[in-house]
Amino acid sequence: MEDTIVAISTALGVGAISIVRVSGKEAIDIVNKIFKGKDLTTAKTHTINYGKIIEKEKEIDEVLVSIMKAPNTYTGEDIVEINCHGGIATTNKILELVLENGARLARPGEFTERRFLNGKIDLIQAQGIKDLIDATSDEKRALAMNQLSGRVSSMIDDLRQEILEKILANIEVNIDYPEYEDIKKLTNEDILPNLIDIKNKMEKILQESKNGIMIQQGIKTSIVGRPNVGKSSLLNALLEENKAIVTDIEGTTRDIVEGEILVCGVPFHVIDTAGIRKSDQLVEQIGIQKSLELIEQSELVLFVLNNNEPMTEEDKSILKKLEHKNKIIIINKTDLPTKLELNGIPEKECVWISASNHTGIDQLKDKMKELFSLEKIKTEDPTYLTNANSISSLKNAITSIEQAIQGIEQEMPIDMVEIDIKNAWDELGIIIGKTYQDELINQLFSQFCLGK
Ligand SMILES: Nc1nc2c(ncn2[C@@H]2O[C@H](COP(=O)(O)OP(=O)(O)OP(=O)(O)O)[C@@H](O)[C@H]2O)c(=O)[nH]1
Ligand SMILES: [Mg+2]
Repeated sequence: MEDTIVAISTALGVGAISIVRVSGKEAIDIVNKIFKGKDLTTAKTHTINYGKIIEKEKEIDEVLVSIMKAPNTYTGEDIVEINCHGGIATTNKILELVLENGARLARPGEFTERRFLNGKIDLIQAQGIKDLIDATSDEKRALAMNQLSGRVSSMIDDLRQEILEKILANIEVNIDYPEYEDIKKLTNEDILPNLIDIKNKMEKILQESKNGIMIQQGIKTSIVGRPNVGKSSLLNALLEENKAIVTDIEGTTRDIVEGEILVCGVPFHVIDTAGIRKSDQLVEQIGIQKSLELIEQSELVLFVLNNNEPMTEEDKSILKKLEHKNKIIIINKTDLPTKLELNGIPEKECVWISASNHTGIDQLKDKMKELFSLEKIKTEDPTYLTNANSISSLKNAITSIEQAIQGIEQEMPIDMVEIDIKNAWDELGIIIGKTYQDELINQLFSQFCLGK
């Protein structure tokens, strides 16, 4: 981390101001070389300084330069931020001048990576920063803030601490001073109940983290059914806008139209598909093929039937494809006379709506809530893990603890059991970045935007 890095930290485009951010040992010296105003090398820390950016003698822009000296800065290094006039040409010119004077272009996420490497945040907090920038709902923002604040990290850190104090320390004493206590008594009376307790706590976090993933990633939902039953009308009713084309011609939808709705803070990515029927029309066939593939990938299928028509063989064959899927059966066009018979479909799987009149949509949302137990999701103060890597580490930790429990039950030597427990401790360390894994770290930071 010897070199000084620079990037444009604001979105590149026309705006009132842009910020060019420089971080590293040379940050102040480099900017001072292209700054006309007071001598920045003597400026106090955390001050804003007015002046001009110059190229040789030519004035490029009128700017405010913030000087922030290490260690109380975002990266933990000296940081200079040049607030210049927004506009692509000016901002790029200033970036160029900083580069010419000795800085290197930062990689995406490199400022935050330095913050992590300088010990100012752990990995969960870094993830929180990224999630906060990407948040598109208030729930996602709350989730990210709790990661950023360190609350999620403390939850994991507390578990590690418990493993260390209540279990590993006990075992070490026993290995070092075997005459100290009866090993069997120690394992059965002290270690085993603690292991079980920790395993339960980890399982609870894992369970709840599924909610975190749901808030973060949403639920893939597709609307399927025969042509003309009102699938596109349903999408429009859910989104409260006329996004998909609706006509009374069968086979209207050929391409995929999608939108997102929030139910209890959980985004459902809803996709409208081409009506499924036997067709010899090529474009429609392709659409139908896509619909069938989408069913496979969906976590929820909204299967639409027409209340005004008897059930057809095609309806039955689609229903058969959905046998093992999470689904809601939607009986549409309830404003028209009923000609549909349920033929043994349980009523509790059904919702009656009229997509064109927007009736029954709330009941449908209630069903979605029920199906995914969304009422239970805490959006007030959510301390969930939201990242697939973290969750997989947590699962590994649980497996290791389970192996340790088995080991004790089978009266294995305690130092063998200890290996599993240390593994669990390490896996929890990976989640917060205390056990280093370069690959994981590179993967996380490369997802950041430039200049953060
Ligand atoms: N009466 C009544 N008509 C409806 C209702 N919902 C949709 N329709 C009508 O049914 C016809 C087909 O609607 P779409 O939403 O295009 O049906 P679709 O299932 O998307 O059809 P494809 O894209 O061809 O597969 C249109 O004329 C709609 O106005 C409803 O609740 N009541
Ligand atoms: Mg359609």
